[in-house]
Amino acid sequence: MKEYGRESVRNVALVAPHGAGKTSLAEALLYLHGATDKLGKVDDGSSVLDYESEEKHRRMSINSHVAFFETKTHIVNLIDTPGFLNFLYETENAIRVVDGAVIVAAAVGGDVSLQLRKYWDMTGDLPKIIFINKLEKENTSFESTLGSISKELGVKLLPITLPIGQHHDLSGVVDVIEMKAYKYGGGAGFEEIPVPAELEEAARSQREKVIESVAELDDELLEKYLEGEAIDEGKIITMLHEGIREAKIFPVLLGSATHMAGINLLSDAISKYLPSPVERKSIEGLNPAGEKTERKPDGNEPLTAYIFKTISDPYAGKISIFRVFSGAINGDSAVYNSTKHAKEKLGHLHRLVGKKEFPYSPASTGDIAAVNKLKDASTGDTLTDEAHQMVIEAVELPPAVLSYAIEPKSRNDEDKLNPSLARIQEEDPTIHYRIDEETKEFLLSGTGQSHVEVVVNKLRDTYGVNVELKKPRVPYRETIKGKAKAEGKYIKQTGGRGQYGDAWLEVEALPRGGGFEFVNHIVGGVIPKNFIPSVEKGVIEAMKKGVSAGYPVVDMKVTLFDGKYHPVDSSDIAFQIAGSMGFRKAMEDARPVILEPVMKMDITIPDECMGDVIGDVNSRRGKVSGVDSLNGSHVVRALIPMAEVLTYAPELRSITSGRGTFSMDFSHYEEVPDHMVSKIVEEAGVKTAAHDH
Ligand SMILES: Nc1nc2c(ncn2[C@@H]2O[C@H](COP(=O)(O)OP(=O)(O)O)[C@@H](O)[C@H]2O)c(=O)[nH]1
Ligand SMILES: [Mg+2]
Repeated sequence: MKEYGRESVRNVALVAPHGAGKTSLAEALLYLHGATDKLGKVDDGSSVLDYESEEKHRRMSINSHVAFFETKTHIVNLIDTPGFLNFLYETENAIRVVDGAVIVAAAVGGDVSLQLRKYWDMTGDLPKIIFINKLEKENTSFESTLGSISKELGVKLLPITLPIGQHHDLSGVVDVIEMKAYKYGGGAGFEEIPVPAELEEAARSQREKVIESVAELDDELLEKYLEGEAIDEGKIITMLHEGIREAKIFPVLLGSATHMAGINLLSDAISKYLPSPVERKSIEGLNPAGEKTERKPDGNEPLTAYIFKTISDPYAGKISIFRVFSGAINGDSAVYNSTKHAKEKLGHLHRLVGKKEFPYSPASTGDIAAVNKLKDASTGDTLTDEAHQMVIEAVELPPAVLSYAIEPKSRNDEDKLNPSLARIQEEDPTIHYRIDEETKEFLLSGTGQSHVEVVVNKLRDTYGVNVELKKPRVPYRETIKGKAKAEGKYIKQTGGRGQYGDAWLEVEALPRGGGFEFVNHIVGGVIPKNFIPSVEKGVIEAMKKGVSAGYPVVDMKVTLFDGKYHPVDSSDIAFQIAGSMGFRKAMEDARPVILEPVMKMDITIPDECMGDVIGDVNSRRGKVSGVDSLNGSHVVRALIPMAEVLTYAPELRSITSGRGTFSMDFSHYEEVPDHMVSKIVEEAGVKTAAHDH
């Protein structure tokens, strides 16, 4: 194993929307440097990064995956992230632990939105390189792609390479800083060629622009430049490194991942321009007293490592992947999990290329490595020494916005469901599952429809558990709008000891949220004191299933005002039954109605989708209560019945081409409109009783 100084390490995440070519680009980098022995392809399932069965099947990354490669001078740890809004938690964790990002943009022709904005914003002030990919495709152009990106992001971009030829004639790339050109033949090999004569002028003028941009970063340099003094290449590179590190300059490179064009220049740019782990600022966290503290990226500082990813392998068990921010970790030693307050024993450490393990120890400051079978650790935890505890703030878990009811297909599936979901949750803490007390359904919730589907497929393919997905039931409620009196009379007097209970009840509506109130107005002992609670118990029992569709009854006051008893036959149970009967009769006469839960939704969307989104909210019986602006996007606040938003996530995605997000919380219960009642009653599968409609 070659030893690398810390200044030769690069930790880089590939970030972009799904389909830009991140995984293909990572495969190209790995192949170029001999980390893989053939070029892995997403399209035929041979990618070493998208190795999960679900990823091969869908031809897209669902999880982030790590790999590393070595150049003559550097070691590069790559994190390939999923560019899918349902899986942003993985991307955010990756962004936490790298020192730079490559933003990948698929080449386009004309003025097209590349939907990069969200990903760009997520990377914050992380140093970035932009790679325009797929330039060998027909109908694309370097210039229009460049224009589209800068328009969308509103930042000045600085191309440092130029394409030789276009579309299927894309044969090479010019490096304008070194004024060198490279010709590609589709494989890992490439050839240095002279800068083509017809591109010389363009290359020189672009080189001038680069010099101008770096000169602006430094007064002394600017003066030299304005006086016409030559600035040497070494200086340009150092200054570019500075400008990129401070996120003031965003260089653009180009090529084709699948045709292995421009990959060597991207690799060089990662080494030359992105910062090393020791150039980053100190890592911040909280000490055990809850005070802010920080550690320098230095091997002599106490250990601080952050677990940014967990793999739950059915055979190997739990694999925790971490980044060391300070100090070092030795394999087969012990560390302290500061987040969970637990000692952790480490096994061997290794590095990964996809799922392949390469032994590696120690992991020093700036390294990314993995360890198997930690006891308590999960994604987001900080590992330290016990004597020097510190917790790095974990990435916030996204809210679960979509729930499905799942039904195991067989008894065997049912038995395996809980333990298998627990394993899946270990690597994906953004799923939630529980049994709904009211509907008795097993609910699986996630960040969106694809997320839930992915989990269901993983249950099947990895754990052999077959389940069916169903829309969850809406927890309707029932109440009344009027007031009514009724008698509940339960008499059985046929031989032996009989039963006798007779109770007169009055029901009336309470305001929404008023719950249940029981009032005893019995005077003169027409019902003995000890049977009053029996009547109340009977009412409470009857309220579990309303008269309209069998949903729980709420917001009701019940007054017991008259009755009769029998000295021998009256009993607790007889008065419970009388209470239940009286309640049901009275409720039927008091204009019963069904209530539905209404959700409070904050829908964040780009400006141009506003009309469509508001129209859609209205068509869902929703009410818009306000619109706020929030750095470039809008937040539509609305109240929408839950029944209309059970599958809102995929629908919003299609209206906004993936750019809209939302959060939703329960707000209140509201009467369902007349035309919906019969459908709800039918779905509930109960015999229709009389009601108000
Ligand atoms: N023509 C062409 N297709 C590419 C290129 N890079 C990736 N692709 C294709 O684009 C699709 C998405 O690629 P992938 O690497 O999975 O993108 P990711 O979602 O960003 O990881 C796949 O079908 C790739 O074969 C490229 O440079 N040229
Ligand atoms: Mg991918």
